[in-house]
Amino acid sequence: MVNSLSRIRKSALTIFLCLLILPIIHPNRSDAQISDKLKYEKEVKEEFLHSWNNYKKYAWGHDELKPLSKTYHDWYKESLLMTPVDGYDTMVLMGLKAEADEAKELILTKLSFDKDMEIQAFEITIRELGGLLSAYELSRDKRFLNLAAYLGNRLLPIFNSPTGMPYRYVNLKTGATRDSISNPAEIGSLTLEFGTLSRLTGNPIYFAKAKKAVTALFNRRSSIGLVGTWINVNTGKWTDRDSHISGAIDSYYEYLLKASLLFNDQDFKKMWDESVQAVNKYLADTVDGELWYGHADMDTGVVRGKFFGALDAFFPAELALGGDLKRAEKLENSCYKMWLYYGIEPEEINYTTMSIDYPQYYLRPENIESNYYLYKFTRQKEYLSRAETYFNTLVYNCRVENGYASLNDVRTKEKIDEMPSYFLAETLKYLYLTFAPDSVFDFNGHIFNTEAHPLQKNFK
Ligand code: DMJ
Repeated sequence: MVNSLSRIRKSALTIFLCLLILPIIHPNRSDAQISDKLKYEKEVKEEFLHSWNNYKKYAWGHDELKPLSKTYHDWYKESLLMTPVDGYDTMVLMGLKAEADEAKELILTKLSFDKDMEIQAFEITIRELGGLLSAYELSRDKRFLNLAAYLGNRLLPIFNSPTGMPYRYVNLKTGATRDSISNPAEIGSLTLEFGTLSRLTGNPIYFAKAKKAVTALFNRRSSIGLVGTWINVNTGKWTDRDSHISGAIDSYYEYLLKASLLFNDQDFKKMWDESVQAVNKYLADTVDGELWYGHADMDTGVVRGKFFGALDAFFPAELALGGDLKRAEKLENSCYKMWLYYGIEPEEINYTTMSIDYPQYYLRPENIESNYYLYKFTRQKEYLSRAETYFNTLVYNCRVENGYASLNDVRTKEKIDEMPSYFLAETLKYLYLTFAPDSVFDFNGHIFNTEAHPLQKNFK
């Protein structure tokens, strides 16, 4: 009896000790996740270095690396250092001090906007103005802000149209503008950068012009609250009435929401609230229980196409940021399916058949970006493990000896000789931030512009 009692006590003690020790011997899923996070954080940084070092070797001082021919591409007749300006804040966030310092030195000694050169206002705003503003906020080096203000002044002539909506191109020296047929993305995605420039310089003109432009566009929405794809900024008349959330419209919606949050602006909030309601009513489409967003006529809401693509995949991030997590998660599931279907996402599919309309993959970030937002808002491990898949498939399909290459066809994996600057600004940044500890970046204190340049809500 005494023996059996002591046996029971002994085995109880053994079980108790096992319970204490077990978690150490067999780490549970969340411990495993932490070590995976560290591993992936490190690996993403290494892939960033692989891209940057090859840019340095073959494209130094130019806009972008051509990773297959080992040479460079400049957008215009002279370089605007697109890759260093786009990549600088990613280096700072990744703690790559030496690389950030060399990029900074290059930008501050070589970048000039005093050029007799015509540029596309939207692209230069989101990449260069956005990059310089975040560089200033992160480094507090006034020279970045001076460059940004100089560029902002050179861009101002775009707003001199009868409606206040911007022309697409401007000559940086002469101020001559061209292209009056523009689209909501190019018209409406200037407010975060111009508004931040106003905040940081104390000159209200930039924000006033950009806000007037987007308001003029919003006021031309149809009676059911949708916008079309192309509009004449001289006459204010639509020239293409196809409505969707894809390229040419996408970041118009993104900036309505983000401007309301960055500047605590109720006008933008009203515009976002009304717009997202119409988008959810007329463009959202459920197929076999999956949520997608298609194309419709802006006046009638009648469906015009069941297409969705790599650019549309930005929308779960906006839905999440706007507080509609349920819809965001549903749409993110569809985006993830689109990514996996061919091993990596194509530019556009027909979501009813999953057949491909445009087979390219341009190293785009949007799918990965939305996954990052959903991870931040839900903390569900599923999004971490999806981020691992995004990263592994990206490395497997697009890594080449001298950088990363876009794909001409996601089925054959045939490559294109291009590594867009947003690959360093966005794709790798969102992957890195998904795996990095919260302490690396204050998610709630910033708003990302559409090129993933973080702008502080309360910069002091
Ligand atoms: C980037 O320049 C921006 O994210 C823009 O809003 C859309 N296109 C590319 C990335 O795909």
